Formats: sequence, structure tokens, C-alpha cells
Amino acid sequence: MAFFTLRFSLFFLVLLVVQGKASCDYDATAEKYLLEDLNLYRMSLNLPNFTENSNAACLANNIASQLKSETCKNAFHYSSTLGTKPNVTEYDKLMDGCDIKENHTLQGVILPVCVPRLDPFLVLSNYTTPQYAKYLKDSNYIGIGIGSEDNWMVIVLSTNTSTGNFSGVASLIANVSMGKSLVVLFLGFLVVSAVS
Ligand SMILES: *[C@@H]1O[C@H](CO)[C@@H](O)[C@H](O)[C@H]1NC(C)=O
Ligand SMILES: *[C@@H]1O[C@H](CO)[C@@H](O)[C@H](O)[C@H]1NC(C)=O
Ligand SMILES: *[C@@H]1O[C@H](CO)[C@@H](O)[C@H](O)[C@H]1NC(C)=O
Ligand SMILES: *[C@@H]1O[C@H](CO)[C@@H](O)[C@H](O)[C@H]1NC(C)=O
Ligand SMILES: *[C@@H]1O[C@H](CO)[C@@H](O)[C@H](O)[C@H]1NC(C)=O
Ligand SMILES: *[C@@H]1O[C@H](CO)[C@@H](O)[C@H](O)[C@H]1NC(C)=O
Ligand SMILES: CC(=O)N[C@H]1CO[C@H](CO)[C@@H](O)[C@@H]1O
Repeated sequence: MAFFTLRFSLFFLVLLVVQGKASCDYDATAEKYLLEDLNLYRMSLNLPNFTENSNAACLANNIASQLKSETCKNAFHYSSTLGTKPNVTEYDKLMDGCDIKENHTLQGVILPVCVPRLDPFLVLSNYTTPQYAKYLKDSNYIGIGIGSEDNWMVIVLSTNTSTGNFSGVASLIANVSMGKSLVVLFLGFLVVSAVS
């Protein structure tokens, strides 16, 4: 715990220093530290590190770009209910743009948070609340894509199976219950607002 606190303090100093730089540098730094912290969290649970999934990262970035113009206040509008797609404009196009076939996303989860200036303490603490942590703790999720824009951080978790690896390769539909997969995907699309 002390280790985490120290890391965060250092990160905060780094943030103060780089704040004047381009926002994409800022975003990339926040994403890099988040990935490291999530992998430390996984290590503490004896789970393998997340490996970066470039398709999932592409989707995470696209979703973050879409959400960028939304204020944190409206974040809960983006939570999704069973059987609906994430409430993001042209979600299908976002997937196509990343060369992802929808059949390969069924078991994936999309976890956005909205935190002013992506304060790393609050971002990580939001991801480690039970409703998101249960996915981070799940050994089925081995891949990760992280995207961010302004106040939005989006994590897309992928599995090592054809129904969740965000592949662009077409495949026969896997023999899983569609309804169950949709629950997994869309329960995951919960939006966290820091300003509620
Ligand atoms: C897992 O990630 C942590 C944090 O980035 C790193 O320190 C560690 O070396 C990684 N472990 C492996 C096996 O890659
Ligand atoms: C989707 O988001 C918009 C804001 O962009 C909101 O007005 C609308 O109510 C949301 N729809 C649902 C079903 O949450
Ligand atoms: C993913 O699955 C393949 C084949 O099932 C296996 O060879 C590979 O080691 C797995 N990767 C991880 C990170 O579990
Ligand atoms: C994802 O699954 C598809 C279909 O099983 C497979 O062809 C592809 O190699 C997998 N991709 C990754 C990155 O595991
Ligand atoms: C994707 O899943 C649908 C059913 O939801 C199926 O009809 C379609 O053939 C599948 N496509 C591929 C490329 O596997
Ligand atoms: C798919 O699952 C059903 C039961 O859920 C089973 O009857 C069927 O044989 C399975 N098909 C394949 C190809 O595994
Ligand atoms: C779900 C969750 O933990 N949301 C929190 C995200 O962080 C902000 C700022 O600390 C909190 O206000 C939210 O409750």
C-alpha cells in the first residue's frame, strides 16, 4: 500500500511537470501508468499481466474520442442495459474502423470512467471499485486496450478466445449462449462519473 502511495505521489509530480505538453503526451502517460498499476494489481492477485491488444486499444481510443465532447455530468447516459449496444454514436462503425468483427467482442468488456483531468488516483480507485474490479480480477481477461481523451479513460478487456479476442478474422459463431455473452459485454459498459 505504501508502495502504491509512493508511486502515485511520484506520478502526480510527473503530471505537474508535463502538464504544459501536448494533451496526447499527457493521455499516453496516463495510459501507461494505468497499465502498470493494473498489472501490479494483477500480480498482487497472482494473475498474469494484461497483454496489449491493439484492436481493443483502437476501439478504446475511438470510444474515448466519441465521449470526449461529453461532460462528466452526463456520463451515466452511457451506461448500457441488457441487449443494447454501448450508447456511443455509430458504435458499429467504430468497430469496423478497428477491423473488429462483432462476433469476437461478445465476451469483451468496455469500462469507461470520467474523471476530471484523469487524476490518476481517482482513475485507479474507480477501476478498483467492485463493479469494475471483478473484471480486472477475472483470469479470463488477458488482453487490454486503453484509450483516453480529455476526462475520459476507456478500458477494453479481451479474452484469449475467439468470442472475445477482438479479432478481425471471421469465424464460426462460437457455441456460447448469446444472451449470457451479451450480459457480460453490456453490464461491463457502465460509465463512472466523477462529477455526479
Ligand atoms: C507485469 O507488470 C509489472 C508492472 O508493469 C512489471 O513490473 C512486471 O515485470 C510484469 N511481469 C511480467 C511477467 O511481465
Ligand atoms: C445516450 O446518450 C445521450 C447523450 O449523448 C442521452 O441523451 C441519451 O439519453 C442516452 N441514451 C440512453 C439509452 O442512455
Ligand atoms: C492463448 O491461447 C493460445 C491457444 O489456445 C495459447 O497458445 C496462448 O498461450 C494463450 N495466451 C495466453 C496469454 O493465455
Ligand atoms: C482470435 O480468434 C480468432 C478466431 O479463433 C483467431 O483466428 C485469431 O488468431 C485470434 N486472435 C488472437 C489475437 O488471439
Ligand atoms: C456472427 O454471428 C452471427 C450471429 O450473431 C452469425 O449469423 C454470423 O454468421 C457470424 N459471423 C461470423 C463471421 O462468424
Ligand atoms: C452447442 O451447444 C449445444 C447445447 O448448448 C449442443 O447441443 C451443441 O451440440 C453444441 N454444438 C457444438 C458445435 O458444439
Ligand atoms: C464507481 C465509482 O467508483 N465512481 C467514483 C469515481 O471517482 C469519483 C471521484 O473520486 C467518485 O465520485 C465516483 O463515485
